[in-house]
Amino acid sequence: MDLISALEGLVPELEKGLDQASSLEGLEALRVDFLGRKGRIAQIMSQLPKLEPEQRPAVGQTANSVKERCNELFESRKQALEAGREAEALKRFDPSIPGRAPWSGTLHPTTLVMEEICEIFKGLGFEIVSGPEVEIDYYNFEALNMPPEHPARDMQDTLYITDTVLMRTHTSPVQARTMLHRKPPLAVVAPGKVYRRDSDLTHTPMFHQIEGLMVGEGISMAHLRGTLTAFVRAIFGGDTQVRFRPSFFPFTEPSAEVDISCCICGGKGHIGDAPCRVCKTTGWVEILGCGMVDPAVFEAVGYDPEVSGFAFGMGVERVTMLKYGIGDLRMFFENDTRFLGQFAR
Ligand code: 2NL
Repeated sequence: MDLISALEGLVPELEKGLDQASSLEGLEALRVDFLGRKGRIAQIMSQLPKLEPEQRPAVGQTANSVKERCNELFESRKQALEAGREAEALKRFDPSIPGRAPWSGTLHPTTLVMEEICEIFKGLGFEIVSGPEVEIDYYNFEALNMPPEHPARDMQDTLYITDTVLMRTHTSPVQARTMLHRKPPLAVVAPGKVYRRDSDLTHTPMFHQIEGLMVGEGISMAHLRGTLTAFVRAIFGGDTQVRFRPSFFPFTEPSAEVDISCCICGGKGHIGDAPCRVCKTTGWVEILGCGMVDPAVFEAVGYDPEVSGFAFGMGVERVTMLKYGIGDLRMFFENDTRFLGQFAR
């Protein structure tokens, strides 16, 4: 039998088969039957050794062009079938079915509380200021009454970048910078990230702080007390009791720590018969530190030492834990959306 005409005869046969193929699966079966390793072309070619050597090249060339033609025919039929399948799918698509609502994230509880605190102080006449998280020694310590050998520097476990460049350990350098380029009167709050060389169950190397500063003529402890009492009642509720305890900070004198009546047990120390875990039955929890700005700080920033002012600082994670009764600091850093999603407004 003539191998060349056998090969050429496959083309019209394939065309007939393709006309009948109605699915991509059927098409693939047909392709294997013609072009597969044991397919019709391969079978014809298996007879090649029976030919005289001089006849073989012509048969080989025919086989190649037939294969090429077959592939073209398959490809165009495949495209036609695929187009048909898409049209079919579009017919089944029902545009009247309500869409799936896009999933949207929520702000982190720390961010929400930080914003809430800022809004309260804005309402009390404070401006929001910010500054760099990578600071120089001067603004973080020196200008705040903590010279190089000051023991208060031991209170901070500082993350140093070089001898004089560090990660800010509090947001106070923002107020120091503000005082250096602005004259009193001023009232500012500085929210932001701060860093300490500290990491355990109750400490993270990065956390958030908000500090405030008011400077002007005749600013007194009464203004401090009034401002912070108003703040605490705005964030924890109007019934919240406040007490000021004497304390110490290097940059304020006198200094105080502020306790509020426990917002979890209402200051009773117990919830029913159960001891309150948040205030450890004392009925009070510490919320912030504050004081009258030390004249040495005013001197360092070039202010008339006769001006007066008050300052305060608080940890935002701590305020958030107290406000929502969150018992574990690690919740803030695990990024479990089941936890984070509960605070969305
Ligand atoms: C706390 C206590 C405090 C300040 C921060 C401050 C800043 C300047 C001058 C004077 Cl520029 N004081 N800040 C004062 C008292 C307390 O923070 O417990 N923070 C978490």
